[in-house]
Amino acid sequence: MKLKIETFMQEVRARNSHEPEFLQAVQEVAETVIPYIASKEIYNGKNILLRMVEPERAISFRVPWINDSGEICVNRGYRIQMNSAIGPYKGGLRFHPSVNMSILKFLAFEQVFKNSLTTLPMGGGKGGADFDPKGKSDGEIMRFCHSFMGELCRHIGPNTDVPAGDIGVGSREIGFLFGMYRKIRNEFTGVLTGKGLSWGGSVIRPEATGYGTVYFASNMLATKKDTIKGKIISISGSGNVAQYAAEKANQLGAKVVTLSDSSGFIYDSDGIDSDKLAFVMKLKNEERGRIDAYIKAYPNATFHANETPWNIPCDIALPCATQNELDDVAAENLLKNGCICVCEGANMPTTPKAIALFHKAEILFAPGKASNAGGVATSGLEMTQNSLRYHWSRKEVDEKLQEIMENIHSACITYGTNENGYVDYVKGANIAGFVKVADAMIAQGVV
Ligand code: NDP
Ligand code: 2IT
Repeated sequence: MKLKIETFMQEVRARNSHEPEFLQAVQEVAETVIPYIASKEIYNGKNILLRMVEPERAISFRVPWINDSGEICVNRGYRIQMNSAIGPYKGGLRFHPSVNMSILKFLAFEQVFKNSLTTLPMGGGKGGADFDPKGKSDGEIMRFCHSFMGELCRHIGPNTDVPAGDIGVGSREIGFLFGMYRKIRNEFTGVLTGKGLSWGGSVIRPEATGYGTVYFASNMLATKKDTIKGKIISISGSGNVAQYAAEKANQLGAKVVTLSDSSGFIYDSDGIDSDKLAFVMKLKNEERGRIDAYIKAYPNATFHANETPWNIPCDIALPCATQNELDDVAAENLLKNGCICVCEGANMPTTPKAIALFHKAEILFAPGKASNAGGVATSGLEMTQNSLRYHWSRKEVDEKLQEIMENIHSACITYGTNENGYVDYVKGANIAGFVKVADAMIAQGVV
């Protein structure tokens, strides 16, 4: 089996040698899915995984725009249309200076499995630009988004490819992007998700990724007859996912003690309660400030520059910032301090070595493609509401979100339970996500 996996990876490496994040995501899937493929006659000789690692289409384009000083700037925009076997391409847009083909291909690849897990009819894609929104005025953001959509609009559509937010793309950016699509294409349609409530958005979409991550952690704890209530939770990031993970954790009676951004983390041993979280939301979403402002408002808390929060004792860790933010040293610290559950809100935040340590210690560990799927699932619900030209209530959407997270959790148990009863959620999510897409690809032939 090792040889089969290595032979496969050699071919993938040869083709994508300068894409470390993409190779990391593929390796994890190969290790868990190739043994499964080998055990099923129907996949024999179909080269399904090799077809799945090749994007159906990868678009790269020039994004010229004019800054407030009147200078002409140029960024590179992308859309990776990875797999549309089970539905239109679906996945977020990331605006961050680190964006490149490798990062977007890893995200698009994971999105295929994640979207399949939601049980909704969505293929996988991802896009974005190496644009840095930090320090830009609203006018600059608008001009950039308009220029970006000026090209992207020819490649997307409500039945073709439906982008949404990710790092650096929130409700403000989705608004500017939607405005330009509507103008150029002369149609009002569900081409983006995460829209405002008065123009086609769904309730709970802003909350959905963070809420869904905490619902997933609750499902995991339930397998140990345990709950979130009273737990100490360490969260990284302070953006969309982190904020609503903290909100739901508070609602369920846990105590959140950390948040972070790329400058460092804050530790508040008294807990970041709803009032303090409202301060963080205003700081991050309106003032677009840095997380160290927290300790000026709440002097009992401490700020730790250029550090991640994983050396702070906690019961549950929710990495909600970015890829590879939790390494083996961090994992050892978490385990040493008695952490019992790590549930990824971000995409691929835990390094392979750190995952191996969590698996060895047999603690609860959920990969993002399962635990953060609530965001895209609710995007799927937004698409349904747009098609129906109707909208559901908060209660209806929240109930559907909880049901979807529960179903994803059950699928992980079905495909991921080891002989000794330990649930390998990585294996479970990869195989369960693979099966639906692979079966659709086989039914549709070699296309
Ligand atoms: P936001 O842009 O709202 O927030 C991102 C947060 O992560 C910020 O606090 C940011 O700090 C921090 N961060 C970003 N890059 C780095 C870095 N290189 N090092 C340290 N900190 C960093 O993004 P989201 O909350 O939407 O996304 C967070 C994660 O969740 C990403 O991995 C994303 O792919 C994933 N995700 C998002 C979904 C969504 O619906 N939005 C759905 C599923 C997954 P700073 O401001 O200093 O950069
Ligand atoms: O990584 C993700 O799942 C997202 N950024 C959300 C994608 C979406 O289409 O809602």
